[in-house]
Amino acid sequence: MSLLEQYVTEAYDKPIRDCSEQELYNVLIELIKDQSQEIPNNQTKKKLYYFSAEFLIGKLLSNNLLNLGIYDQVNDELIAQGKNLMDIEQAEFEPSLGNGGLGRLAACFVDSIASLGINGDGIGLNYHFGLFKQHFVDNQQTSLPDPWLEGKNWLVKSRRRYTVPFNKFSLESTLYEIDVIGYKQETKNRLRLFDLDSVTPDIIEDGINFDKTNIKENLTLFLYPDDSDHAGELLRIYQQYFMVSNGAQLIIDEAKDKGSNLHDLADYAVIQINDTHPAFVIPEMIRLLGLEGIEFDEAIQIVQSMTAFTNHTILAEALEKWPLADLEEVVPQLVPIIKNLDARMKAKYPKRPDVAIIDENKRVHMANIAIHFGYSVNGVAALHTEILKKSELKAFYEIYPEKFNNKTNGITFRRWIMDANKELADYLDQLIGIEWRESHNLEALLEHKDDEAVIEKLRAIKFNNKVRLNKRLKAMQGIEFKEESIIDVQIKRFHEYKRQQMLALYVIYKYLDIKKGHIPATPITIIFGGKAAPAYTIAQDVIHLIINLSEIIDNDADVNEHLKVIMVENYNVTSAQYLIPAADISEQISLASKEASGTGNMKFMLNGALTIGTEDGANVEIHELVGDENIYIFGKDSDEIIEIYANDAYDASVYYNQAEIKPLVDFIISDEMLAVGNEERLNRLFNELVSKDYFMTLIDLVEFIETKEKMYADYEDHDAWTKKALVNIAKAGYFSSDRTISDYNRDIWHLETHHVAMDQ
Ligand code: GL4
Repeated sequence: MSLLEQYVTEAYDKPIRDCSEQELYNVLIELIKDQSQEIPNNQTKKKLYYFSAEFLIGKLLSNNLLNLGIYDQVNDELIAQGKNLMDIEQAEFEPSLGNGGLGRLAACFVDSIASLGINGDGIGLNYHFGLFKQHFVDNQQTSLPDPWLEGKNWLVKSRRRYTVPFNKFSLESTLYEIDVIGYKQETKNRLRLFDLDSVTPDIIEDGINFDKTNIKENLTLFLYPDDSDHAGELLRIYQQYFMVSNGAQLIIDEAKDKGSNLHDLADYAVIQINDTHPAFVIPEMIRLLGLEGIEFDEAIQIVQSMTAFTNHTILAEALEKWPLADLEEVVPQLVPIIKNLDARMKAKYPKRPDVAIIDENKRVHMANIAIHFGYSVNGVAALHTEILKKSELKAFYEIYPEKFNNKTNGITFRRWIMDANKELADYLDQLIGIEWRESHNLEALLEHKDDEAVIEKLRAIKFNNKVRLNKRLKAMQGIEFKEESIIDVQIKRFHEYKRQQMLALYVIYKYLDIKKGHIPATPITIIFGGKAAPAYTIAQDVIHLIINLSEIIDNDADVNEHLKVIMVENYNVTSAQYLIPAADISEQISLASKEASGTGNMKFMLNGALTIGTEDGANVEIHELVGDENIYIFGKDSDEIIEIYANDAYDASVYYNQAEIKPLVDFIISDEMLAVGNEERLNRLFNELVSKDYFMTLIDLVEFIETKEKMYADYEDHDAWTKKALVNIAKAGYFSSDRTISDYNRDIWHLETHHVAMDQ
């Protein structure tokens, strides 16, 4: 009897073929948990603690089977019994413990850290409800809670408990852990998520609203509750402190267990702060070391030598500044420490208010704590790091040039090709051998560039992935597209700087053009996916516009044979795994300078989609790797945009009044649109675009339309197109998160690895 049969027999006393998908899921999760229990934790002396408010891990069933090295064996056995893993994985609830790129990056990183044999755990919170579920009603986004814990899940309760002191009460934590099994590794790491036993869904009022003041019952209830009011702001401070205090106590305990006297704590632990959310770990660790009898000056020095910070955005809204009064209300014990750190910096840099920790409005700048009192500051793509040095963090770069470094983001190849695109992965094995599965070097593929059979096979795989996507969309939303169509995809959070509204204006252009009788040679399917923050009205207006467009086009017999627009509902990691392998075109069209890196761009490239993009974030590096002929770059570059902002020189109305642009924008408030849409939303969006348009949608629109037309025309030469796709796949190795993590380790963490570093 196979292991799987033993588990199935014990649980349900029937053969595999008679089990439901749900039953097989229940069995497999237990089997995997038991297998991973057998793998010892990584025990090397020094350990990384990756602090992050978000870990957007996605489903883990396939990923864990793959990393355990038993995926094929289990799948073959299931197939022989008329079952398959893809169907079984439907039973898993996706843990959506993150918003988007930042949280997904943390998930790729823990996978790579484990797969490189580095001792490193993720530290975060166990939100009972992940990111809200998006549901469309009347062509508009509504938000529902996502109760991911209702399914059988991967959490294992630990015996560790800590007490976290707040102003008016203390809270005792419970720690849940998820094993992070590296790819074919002998040791494992853990994702450690702190929680509270007293948290309860009973305080949810309706939808995703709840009593924000009842901290004992709500602290870990939701991922990132809305902080647009004061109670929400306080709750985020409660969450952040709860996360870092637990994490810091854990670090001290584990170091002591290994023999640390705490004076040497930096020999046992290194902390990476993922954006500003965990930056309170610095004053908290100083406080805890004080309680352990270490002098203040020495405590600062210890913490500084073991803490590094990653910045993920130049958008001011994301660089947190908490009112000192809030900290006095929530965590008064941190206030004297933060004031002391602030006083030291003011004494040292008396003429530099721009590097102060506490500003003249008595706000505490989280990034400034992390930069002064950490030893490394990194951006997440080459261009982003340069912008930090030149503008956003210029003052700090002048003081601490040695702290600044770049770590271009990456993606885990285990999930984003081996799991998401098995057919391509298996074909690569045949073509270039299996070494790429560890090295992630795919350059050998270039030798096959002129081989027609290879080009044909790559096209066939792309087609199969379109069929797979179509089935899923049909099952989820009752939508079908033409499988022979060109698939053009923009999936990411909705934000004005990402400019989904620019692609929507292109859709209008194409719709009107087809109405004029210009029929595309190949049908076009344009797919959007993403959520808008519930408090971000304009972003929701853009979603509304897109759903209206898809309705108008579907109902227009002149157009619907040639153009289809789809707005995917509740876009998440799982749907990305279907969408990306099916895409021909990857839309990376942010206003230059605003997208710190992007990581979806890398996933598309790896799966053979061609990028249309601005010179922004990691697009710049993709461009350098693949060369001009294998990418479609358009629009103003970041220097130009930064200059325009500096001179306040963008006037939306000037662009709006151009003959090519005006009819497209006017269509937003046309009778046709108002017949299907909500007048208030459409008017608001129209007014925004013609009068303000802070993220300069219209500045690149004409060039965008030209570039898209060129791209669709190029697609008609299928061989030439697929050759470009091949080059993209072949050059994607640089964007493996194993490379990124090797870089972090080489330059920042200096930990032992059990894995031979890649030579790329
Ligand atoms: C982000 C950036 O916007 C995104 O470009 C980047 O890829 C990601 C990971 O570094 O971090 N910053 C924030 S905030 N959210 C993101 O997704």
